[in-house]
Amino acid sequence: MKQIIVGNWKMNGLSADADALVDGLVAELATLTPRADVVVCPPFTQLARLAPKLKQAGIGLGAQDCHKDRSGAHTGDISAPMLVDLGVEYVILGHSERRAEHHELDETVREKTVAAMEAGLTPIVCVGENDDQRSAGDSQATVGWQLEGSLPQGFKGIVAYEPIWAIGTGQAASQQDIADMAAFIRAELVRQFGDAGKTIQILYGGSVNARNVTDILPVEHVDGALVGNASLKADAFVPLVRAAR
Ligand code: G2H
Repeated sequence: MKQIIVGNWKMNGLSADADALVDGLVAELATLTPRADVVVCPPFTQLARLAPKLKQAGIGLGAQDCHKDRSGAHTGDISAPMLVDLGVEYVILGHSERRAEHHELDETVREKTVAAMEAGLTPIVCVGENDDQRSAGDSQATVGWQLEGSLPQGFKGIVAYEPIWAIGTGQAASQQDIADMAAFIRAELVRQFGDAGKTIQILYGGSVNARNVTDILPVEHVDGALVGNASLKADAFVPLVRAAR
């Protein structure tokens, strides 16, 4: 399976910075052939302005959330069809920052995932345990429940394993921890979806950078990375793409 490197800009990127970052990425990625799939997920405010440039360069465009409904009285929200209307192809759903800050439950994530799939988007559904769950030895149980609760029947999309304790710390999970969890997630996906579960891409996210990426991407069942901090500078992000197969 071709790997995919997804940049999650989170709440970063005014117009001048966003343009400079994408210009840098387009120039550097043009020199890489063959190349892993690359997706960038800027904030909503930059999607329309960046869509043409990214499309021309063969870089995928993703958003960081969508509403479960197609339209209606939901002040401040953005629907999946609105994203498609802008040329968006992917959407990150259930990121731990949204689960924590916006009280999103597995059920919310599942409804949003259905909406994304119906609109023709590829959902990137995030799961991962927190520090307490890890210390209690409940990492796999937690992720198992999240997968069961967040992925709808007939799921077509990507799963990102992001241990909360590794996010934004500069310290990724160990190769062994990632290998164990990726194998567990693969088994769960096959249990939930049968043969289709074998081809669902599994990403690792949590402090991926140029130093640790070469330990992470070769791990069995890891089909790419979801990258936060290191996606905000072209010279930090491109080495991750270079390391992918
Ligand atoms: C995890 C990741 C991107 P970072 O949230 O989704 O961010 O690479 O900064 O840990």
